[in-house]
Amino acid sequence: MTRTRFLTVAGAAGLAFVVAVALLAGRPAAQGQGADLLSVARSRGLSPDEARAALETYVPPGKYDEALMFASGGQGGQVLVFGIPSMRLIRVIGVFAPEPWQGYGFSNETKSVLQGTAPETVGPVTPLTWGDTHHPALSQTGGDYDGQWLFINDKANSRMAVISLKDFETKQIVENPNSAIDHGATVSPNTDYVFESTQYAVPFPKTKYVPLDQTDYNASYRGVATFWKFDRARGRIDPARSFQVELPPYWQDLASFGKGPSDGWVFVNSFNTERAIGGTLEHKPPIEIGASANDMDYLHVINWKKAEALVRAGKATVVNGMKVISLREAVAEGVLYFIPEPKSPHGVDVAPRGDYIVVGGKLDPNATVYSWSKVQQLIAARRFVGRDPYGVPILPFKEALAAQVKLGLGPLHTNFDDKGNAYTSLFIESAVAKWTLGPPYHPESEAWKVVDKIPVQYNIGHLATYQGDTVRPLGKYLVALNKWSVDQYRGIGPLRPQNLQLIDISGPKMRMLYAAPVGIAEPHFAEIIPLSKIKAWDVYPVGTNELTLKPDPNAVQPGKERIVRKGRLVEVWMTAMRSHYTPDHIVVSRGDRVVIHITNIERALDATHGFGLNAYNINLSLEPGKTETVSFVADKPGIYPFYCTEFCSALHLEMAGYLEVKP
Ligand code: RUQ
Ligand code: CUA
Repeated sequence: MTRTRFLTVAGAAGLAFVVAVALLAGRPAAQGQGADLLSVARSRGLSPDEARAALETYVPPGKYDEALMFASGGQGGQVLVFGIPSMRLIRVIGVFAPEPWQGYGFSNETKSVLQGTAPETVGPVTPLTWGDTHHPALSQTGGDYDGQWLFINDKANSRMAVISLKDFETKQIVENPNSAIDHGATVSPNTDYVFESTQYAVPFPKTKYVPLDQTDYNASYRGVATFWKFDRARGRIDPARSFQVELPPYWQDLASFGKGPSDGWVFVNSFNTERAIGGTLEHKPPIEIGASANDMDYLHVINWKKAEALVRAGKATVVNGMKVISLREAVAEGVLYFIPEPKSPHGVDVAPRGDYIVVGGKLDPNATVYSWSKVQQLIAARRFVGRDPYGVPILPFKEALAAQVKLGLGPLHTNFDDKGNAYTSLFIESAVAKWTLGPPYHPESEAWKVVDKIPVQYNIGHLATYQGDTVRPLGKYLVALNKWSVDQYRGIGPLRPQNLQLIDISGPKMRMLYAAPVGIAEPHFAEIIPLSKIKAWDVYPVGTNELTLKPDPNAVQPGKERIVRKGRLVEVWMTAMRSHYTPDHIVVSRGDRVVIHITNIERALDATHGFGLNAYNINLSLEPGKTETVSFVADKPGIYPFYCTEFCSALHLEMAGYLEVKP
């Protein structure tokens, strides 16, 4: 059989089937293409299932992955972009740490973002060189990803970043003035707000010193729910139109916005409602024990539309420049309610239609599912079983429940598919459980049942299904973001990579397809979007400023390059194209302030040039069309070569120049 005929007859899936069947039957290799595949699979020691998975995930050179997964890069402070289903790492986006390949944190533009001095950035941002990225959130329209923006938090310093998906670069970082460590970044269904919750409570305001003892902690430490206003037209968070709701000093955690019937509300988990503050040397229990004493913590149910209206009505107080609805006001005005939730939970996830709220109990084997219509009725009827020490009304647990589904050990986080199923990661059990939602997703008789489970390697944190936290989940794939890889990779020393596993969820049984080790940082959370929704630029229009994405006033046309001296300021307007800089010889005197504006005037796809300057800690990445500025004081006399750090052409090594600093 010829190759063409075989493919026409069988198709790719059929091909896998033939291989699988032949392997299972142990028949001798037949003639032709199928036989070749069979012997390849055999020689590589692949089982029929493995051979099939290989065919299902392989993306040949020159073909595209069908979706992109945006994952946080944890301690690396960046965002990682993977292709689905190949699981290839396609792009890294520098966010909270300098990233030399992208020149991120070296040009004046990116330095101003990273250091928080950009005009659109709220300041002052502490000059930090790392961040702990946790929760990427794609912008949404009508509860569905729109492919325009990406937000990500820095847990370590309560910062939020804005990334444009036109060029996949970070445009803004804002620092939370009233929170130290955060968690739970997420966006509202139309991206009006980017939400951030405090994790570890600190004195409120945080600029005040209050001793860490139990009485002071209870009285003066607080969490905040932060609603960063996103201005789509400007593509920036607007701190002046952002606001916060003061919360008790429980440790708030992950959060999800309501949608559909629950639009206007946000749900936030908490743990350590015990208010443990540690202190083992004084014979108090360590935080770990103290914070896990209670069987129940509180799901925070926050009416953000009402809070927004209160802010408009002038009911907020300004604390460290941020409008804050006080805890007292929030209680009095019906902005904040609690529902008991078991036990030190992590993920809170709203079902696609906005009707159920799923909480992963972490120390409880159940997924706890609340019914939004019941919660609404309880709030309307003011059916409270009591109040917490801060006066927050508590709704009755049992009456708010839709179901509790026993999943296994350590349920953390839930995503959904297009068939009314939920998928929950089980950290302790190292597995993913698939289970059915209730009506209208499934009839009562089939509701709330575990229908499948698949082991993962090992200790899964979060998971992501295809558009799995939107109003329109697409099913098909699930990625398990595993924390431990243990025995999966060899010969690499004690620091083991994180292990992302791709699972096919299109059929009744989940099937393991592929594993991708991530050896640069720890992905915590991810979102998967079809590639067709991303409308990124291939090249910048010539002379584009990377922050504004508009013409840069310092862009220069070929032939108009120049060096201008004004007193101790030497300003250079330079172009870069294969394979030269114009000018390539710059003479300054010791102590001069040097400002170089470089425009890459290339139009060809991927014709990126670098600009690495010896001894001055400078490297830029100039993608085609981009204009960047770098400035420094030439404080070291001598001869300093600069060169193109991106292998761009046959004469790439010739793409160089000299900075001459006269003594
Ligand atoms: S978190 S797993 Cu932000 Cu769950 Cu890390
Ligand atoms: Cu330009 Cu190498």
